[in-house]
Amino acid sequence: MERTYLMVKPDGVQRGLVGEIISRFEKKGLKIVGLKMLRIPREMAETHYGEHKGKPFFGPLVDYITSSPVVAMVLEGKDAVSVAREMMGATNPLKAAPGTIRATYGMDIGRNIIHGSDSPESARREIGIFFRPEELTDYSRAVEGWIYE
Ligand code: DAT
Ligand code: MG
Repeated sequence: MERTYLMVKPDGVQRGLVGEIISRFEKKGLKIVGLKMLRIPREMAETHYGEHKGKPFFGPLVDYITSSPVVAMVLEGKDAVSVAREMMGATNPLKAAPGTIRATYGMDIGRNIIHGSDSPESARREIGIFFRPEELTDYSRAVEGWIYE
């Protein structure tokens, strides 16, 4: 099973979408193995978004992501990274496929509600930034056999 890092960004928290968003992933069958709220320190935000350093939107992106609390989570499941990315939709909410989280709730690329790792390698890196190993829980769900054959 694969793990991915997701977070409801400050706009998602402020707009009261946390429950709605977590609920979508739960109903899909992804398993929550880590969950917390935090206000991201600036340095942590710069590390997390390190690949975008130097781009014109980097400053505003770090300002936004540190401006108010986020809800961080680790979800586990078969192909969890790509499944979650599909459910999120494209980076620009106006280009995201109908029904996806970003298409349903977002209007602007700089306020796109949710973050999700883009590869298993990024997932490992990002989980390591936001969670200590002991904050992730190993457990099995009674419903497992009704989600996977
Ligand atoms: P994603 O969040 O879909 O993985 P990304 O990693 O390319 O997208 O960029 C990280 C975030 O930076 C993205 O969620 C929103 C912001 N961003 C990306 N490209 C942008 C752009 N051209 N203008 C403004 N913000 C942008
Ligand atoms: Mg990305």
